[in-house]
Amino acid sequence: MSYVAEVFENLKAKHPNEPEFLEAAERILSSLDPIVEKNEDVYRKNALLERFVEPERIITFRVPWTDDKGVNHVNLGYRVQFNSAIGPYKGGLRFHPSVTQSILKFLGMEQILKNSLTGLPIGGGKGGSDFDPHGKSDAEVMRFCQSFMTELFKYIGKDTDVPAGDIGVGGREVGYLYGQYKRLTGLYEGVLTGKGLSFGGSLARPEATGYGLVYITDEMVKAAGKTLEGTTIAVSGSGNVAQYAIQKATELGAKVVTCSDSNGYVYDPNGINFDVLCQIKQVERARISEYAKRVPGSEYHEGERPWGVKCDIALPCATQNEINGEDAKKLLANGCWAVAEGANMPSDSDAIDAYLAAKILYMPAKASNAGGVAVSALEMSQNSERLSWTFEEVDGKLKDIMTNIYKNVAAAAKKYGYEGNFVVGANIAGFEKVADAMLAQGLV
Ligand code: NDP
Ligand code: 2IT
Repeated sequence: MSYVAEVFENLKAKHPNEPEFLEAAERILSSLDPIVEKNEDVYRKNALLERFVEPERIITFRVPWTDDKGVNHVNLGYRVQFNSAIGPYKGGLRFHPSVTQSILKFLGMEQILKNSLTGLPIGGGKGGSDFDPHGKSDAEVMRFCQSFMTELFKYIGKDTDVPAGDIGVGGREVGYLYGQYKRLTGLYEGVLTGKGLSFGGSLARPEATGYGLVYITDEMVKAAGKTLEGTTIAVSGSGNVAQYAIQKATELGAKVVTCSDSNGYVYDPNGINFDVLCQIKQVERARISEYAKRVPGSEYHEGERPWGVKCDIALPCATQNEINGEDAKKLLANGCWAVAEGANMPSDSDAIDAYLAAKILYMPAKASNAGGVAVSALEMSQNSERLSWTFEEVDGKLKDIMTNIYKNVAAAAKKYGYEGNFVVGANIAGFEKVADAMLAQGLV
């Protein structure tokens, strides 16, 4: 059995109840085969892969809170501190009823390699809760965030672990979490990113994941001799990542014809109107079905995902495993020739196999959505030097980072004999630096 297969079999035996984590680990490990084969003796001697697949630690805690009617609730809270070889743990907090240790471990493992790809000094972590912010009042969300931070603050800090947003955690939640951290510790420090501009946030952080996704898609498309201008794009999701992907793609001359939430999707043949979308999602926190009521010519499809719509490019920006093998077949049959992932692990294994077999352009999440965490790292730099950079400065750095990620991923794929396979390229390019740092730091 190969070293990679051995480590994965062991992992399966140890964590049989963590399907999402095992899925991510299997995909990552199997695409590391080419680099592991070259370095097998050193890696084995140092138990490198055995260490890479286990988090340094996982913190779990209960989060008690009281709703507006005075009823008490208890949710679960987590922080997975996965790997600090190349920097302090860094990664978002997700508040969604589907959150489990398995999901946060899969996200944490992806985060290690993603953060490495940014070229910035940040390790990998992820956290969150099975709390559902939908339909909760501001006061309820605040009480929940305060209770969550009352436990989490013991384990984080600007040089140890720096959380941020993810699904269900945006500017409002980061604000409440930051306020409670400051109250408990007395420290005014960059312990969270995605903060408001008035208390240390970075310009362009809200835009960063969506813009970065479009910048790297543009690079990939140009390298293939094509252009974004004039293309039709299908986006899923309508949250932070989807909104700014739609804005930037439209600005670059593409037409984005769909977006969605967990209830259904909207099709707008004239191109999704960014202002209407933001009014519905950022201001009113309403359902996406509202869009079709307000924009003439658009349609709402309850209970469906957008993958049956004719498009050139698909940008999934909602959640994991939202494109299965059947969805991928539909996309391909309708002429889709590029997929770049805004969400984490949105394509399941069958979908990825279908893209690779059809040889379409496919950029996996850890490369294509790295713009968010990259600008988070720039927010950390600004907080450390107690300065704020201009929007243009941050956006310019984001563009350079995404261009470099594209180049490094494409080069790694080619170097290991998998030209054009950005799955192999992204995993290996991300892993090289982490492996090097882990080996240099000894058996820790
Ligand atoms: P938001 O909470 O802002 O938006 C999430 C969107 O996805 C909503 O439209 C939501 O719909 C939809 N969604 C969430 N869960 C599901 C589900 N189970 N089924 C269908 N739709 C769902 O989150 P973000 O935009 O920040 O995150 C979207 C994705 O991007 C996630 O995979 C996240 O991990 C990833 N990501 C985010 C980054 C960031 O900087 N924010 C950085 C890199 C990756 P509804 O409201 O109905 O739940
Ligand atoms: O998945 C991700 O990269 C994020 N949710 C952003 C993490 C961060 O620390 O900005």
